[in-house]
Amino acid sequence: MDFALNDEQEMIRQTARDFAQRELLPQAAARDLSGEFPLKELGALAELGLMGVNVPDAYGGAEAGALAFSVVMQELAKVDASVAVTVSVTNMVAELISAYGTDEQKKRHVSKITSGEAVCGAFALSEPQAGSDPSAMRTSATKIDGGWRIKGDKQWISHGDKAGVMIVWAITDKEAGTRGISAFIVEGGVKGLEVVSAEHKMGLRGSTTVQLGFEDVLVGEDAMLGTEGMGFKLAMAALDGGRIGISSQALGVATAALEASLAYAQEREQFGQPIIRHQAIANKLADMATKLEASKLLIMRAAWMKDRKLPFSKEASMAKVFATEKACEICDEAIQIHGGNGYTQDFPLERFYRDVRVTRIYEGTSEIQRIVIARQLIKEASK
Ligand code: COS
Repeated sequence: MDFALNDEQEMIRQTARDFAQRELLPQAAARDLSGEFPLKELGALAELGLMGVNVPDAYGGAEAGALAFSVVMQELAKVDASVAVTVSVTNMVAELISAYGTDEQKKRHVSKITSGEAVCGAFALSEPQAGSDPSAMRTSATKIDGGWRIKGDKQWISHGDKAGVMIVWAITDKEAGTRGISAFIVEGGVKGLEVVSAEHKMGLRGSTTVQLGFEDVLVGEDAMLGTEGMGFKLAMAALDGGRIGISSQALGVATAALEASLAYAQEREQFGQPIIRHQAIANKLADMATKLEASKLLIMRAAWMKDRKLPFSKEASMAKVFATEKACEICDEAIQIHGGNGYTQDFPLERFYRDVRVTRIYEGTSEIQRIVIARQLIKEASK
């Protein structure tokens, strides 16, 4: 067993870390307050190859694998989780088109994402009545001469108002259940696409989350990703990989919370000594570090399996449910260690606490991850 990163992964980590410290850190708190979308920063990340970490070089990606993607996410999220989520979803979209698109689709859309021209990529699966259960979607795509007409509403779409490329799921055969759902590549700004509303969120305020309306959006035959009826499986496969991204995001935020707490506990004095000398505080730090390390190992294993093209659905769900739940606990304890200071905007802890909460919800709630894990256990037991 080798727990070390290889030279390429280490180099990518360093690139992401330097960028995060130099370009993201100075304005991270200000973006949280103002809600400013990090347009310039995303462009710079594309220039560094970080909008397609696990995407072939031929389409502008870094071709560095899932583990490298995880460390990029950790480094970005340590500083600005809003930027990290945008990078995560964009990578997921670029990867999905790279894996299942035609040559033409890859040239046109993946290159647009990795070069930064698209700004970001969006994943338009959920709907008002179809969150944990995407099979309940109502958006439809009707066959017309030369293409498809898409009609419906999508909700909870991360940066759907900014994305130059998005994947949109729609029903193409009402009678066929999940096998009647297809995926389409839709370009931002297309006629009939409307941003209906934007959410006012507890955290991740430097990223947008919107409801989109598709009012007879026309796309060509060449917009379909994969084959007709394959969409649900594409979504599930993409989310398996996306869950490594979100667990890494949670790990990054929790790492920052632990680092801040460790520093604070050594500086802050009460009862005549640094509070780290009090066992109640030292024990908290020990538990936080242990939870973090266990999370990291689960995430690394899922990414390692993905890189080796092994089935990793269960492992990605285990990593997500564990890392995101532990990250929330760690951020909560970090505020406790900081006392009143942790509750103020003078310290980043309250931002970490708000930002990390959604990781237990998006790209599959903790409850959904447990369903995925349990179903896989049953399958394995019946073999
Ligand atoms: N990879 C590839 N295919 C998969 C898959 C995966 N990880 N998981 C399921 N499938 C396939 C199944 O094999 C099945 O194929 P067949 O039609 O050939 O049998 C098909 O997809 C339907 O699967 P299933 O019957 O298990 O679907 P369910 O409706 O029961 O849903 C869960 C399964 C709960 C796992 C799914 O609905 C889910 O992940 N929900 C959460 C969605 C989510 O994360 N939303 C957030 C969106 S982004 S904010």
